[in-house]
Amino acid sequence: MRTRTTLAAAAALALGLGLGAPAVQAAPPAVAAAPDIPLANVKAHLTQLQQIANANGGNRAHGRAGYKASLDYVKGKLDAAGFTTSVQQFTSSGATGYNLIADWPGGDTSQTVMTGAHLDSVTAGPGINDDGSGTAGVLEAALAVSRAQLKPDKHLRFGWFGAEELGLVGSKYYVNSLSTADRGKISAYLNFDMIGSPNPGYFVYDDDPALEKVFKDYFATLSIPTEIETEGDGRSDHAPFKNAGIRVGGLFSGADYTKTSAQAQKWGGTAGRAFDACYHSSCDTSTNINDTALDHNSDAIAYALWQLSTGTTTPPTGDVYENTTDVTIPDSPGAAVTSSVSVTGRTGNAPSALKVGVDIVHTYSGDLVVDLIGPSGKAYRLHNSSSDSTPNINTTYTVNASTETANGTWKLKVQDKGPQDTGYINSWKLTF
Ligand code: DTR
Ligand code: CA
Ligand code: ZN
Ligand code: ZN
Repeated sequence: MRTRTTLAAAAALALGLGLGAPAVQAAPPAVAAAPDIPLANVKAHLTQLQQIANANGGNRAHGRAGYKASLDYVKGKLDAAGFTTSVQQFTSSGATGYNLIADWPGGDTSQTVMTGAHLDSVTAGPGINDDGSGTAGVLEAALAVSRAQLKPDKHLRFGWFGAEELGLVGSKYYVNSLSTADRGKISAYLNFDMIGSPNPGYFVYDDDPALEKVFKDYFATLSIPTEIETEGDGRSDHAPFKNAGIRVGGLFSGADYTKTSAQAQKWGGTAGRAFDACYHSSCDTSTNINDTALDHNSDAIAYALWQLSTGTTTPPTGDVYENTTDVTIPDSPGAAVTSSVSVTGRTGNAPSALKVGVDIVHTYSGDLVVDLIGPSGKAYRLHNSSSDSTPNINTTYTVNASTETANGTWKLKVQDKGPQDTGYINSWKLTF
């Protein structure tokens, strides 16, 4: 679109190119360093799970002896380490299923950080990567909390769910069993389903920007690039938590999708081959694991626990929910971009006068179409494209969002409809 040479445009362009002074960020609270999770310990759990499958018909599937034996193994380790454990029963496909829940005593239970994996395999095999890897990584991170005698600000809970392979049955049962108030006390759920794939990728769930950032920051310390997990939302036990308005995050090393050449370039492994060629097969045994991926992902679980168990996650003063991450807006005819905020811990619906503060740096505001997307997916138009040549959009809109649940993921969606002129989302916020 028209490029103006005014001072304001030049300043906006400079900012748009990130030449402006970076936002001053408050220093994060000092956090004790998470311990290294010994790979040998994680592998020892996998050996036990393999032996359990060997002794019980070759699998650890829902309704089979191998599943309950797996639960008894994990529970025994946790009981010995000082966790308060409970076993939740449910019925699925005519068989009794079990969830194992373990609480680490202490911490503010109104701000519970929960970490989980699914304990069941498919009937075809022992499920050592799917999801013995997540089971063992979460177990060893929990045992590291005990070894450290961690005194977290927030309460730590761990879960191993049954019948995930039948359709997230155990985790749905768990979330549904919680009162609305108890759901509101879970400030984050971290899910680990397949974290040791033999031809691994490093995928991070992008459902919640803050939780995504925790994991991306960790892998940045290892100089390992990550990608967002895109195999399809809702394909593991984080889905029932997200559907209940709980912030979710997690890691994934890949399943039956094929690794591309570009991915092999940055992660190693074999292009043109599945991340896990034994997915849901009898060959998903203890040899079906990449030790490096299992080690890094297990260490990432501990890093996230130590990071998230400190400080508070109650909504900022004035019930403001903000995302200050810059998001570049591709020039027309580029696709729309979005920036998300996750609202949790509230009750009921959003207000009829929800305040939406928008700060977009752009050289030609008339290029832009801006929408608020509520948790239901409904779009609320905030700004239409026009011939308005004024740069930037920095204003607060009032939206009647009373048909939306307050909790959930809210998005700001921006699209540039006019060629030339560029910019970025600088920040945006909701005030309830
Ligand atoms: N559904 C999981 C495997 C799986 C496939 N895509 C994703 C994405 C994120 C986590 C897990 C998965 C299973 O078979 O258990
Ligand atoms: Ca390690
Ligand atoms: Zn599976
Ligand atoms: Zn799985």
